[in-house]
Amino acid sequence: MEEPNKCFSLPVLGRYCVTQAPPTVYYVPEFISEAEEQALLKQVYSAPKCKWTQLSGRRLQNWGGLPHPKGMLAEKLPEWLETYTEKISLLSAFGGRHANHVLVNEYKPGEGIMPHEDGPLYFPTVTTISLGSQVLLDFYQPVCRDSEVTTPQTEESRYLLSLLVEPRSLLILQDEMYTRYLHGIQEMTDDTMTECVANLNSTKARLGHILPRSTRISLTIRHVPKVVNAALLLGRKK
Ligand SMILES: O=C(O)CCC(=O)C(=O)O
Repeated sequence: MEEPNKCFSLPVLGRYCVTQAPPTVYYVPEFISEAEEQALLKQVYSAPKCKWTQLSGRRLQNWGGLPHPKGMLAEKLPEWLETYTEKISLLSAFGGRHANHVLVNEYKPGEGIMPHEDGPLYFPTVTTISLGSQVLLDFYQPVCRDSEVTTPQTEESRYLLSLLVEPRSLLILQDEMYTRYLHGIQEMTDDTMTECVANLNSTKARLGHILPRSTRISLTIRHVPKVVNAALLLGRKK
């Protein structure tokens, strides 16, 4: 029996849906031009040094405020980011809401990020523009908490699939691909294209290619639903 169409949530992006992955992935190659990519990179690297936070395996800039269970004290996004948060919001990526938060990650070759979930502080959609280099984003089954499972649950045994994200592309993850599966980037200097790369046919790469990484910047664009008003927080009447 044919599978029902699982790419119904963003009709404008229907042809970019990655049908080889669980619901729902949209992969849009060349979402921005080379000139836009260069302009964004210039803005990222013009940010004051104090805007960077060094973590193990990457460094990042946080824009829009710090998500918090009690609500994010929202800060206006700079115009160079707002152009893209609006463009993506207008695709209905956040169900009609507007993106209000951007994490800028920088990975040098050999760096990465541990498998993780993005969690409940965000609307359950993550959208990512990549700059500078391609990378493989890997997806994993969650650890099974069932006490009857006695075999060790290694990262290898939980591995599900990968997506190749190329520079200038837009990736949108929703539904199970946001809420169920974990995602991460292995600390490697190159990536090998196998049949586990679910969007390979939508990229410039082919089976067997080994792609060396260079420095990659990702703009991780999301919507934080719970926001607190600064005036209220300071006890002022509004
Ligand atoms: O760099 C990426 O594409 C992934 C970033 C990520 O998973 C995160 O910021 O939580």
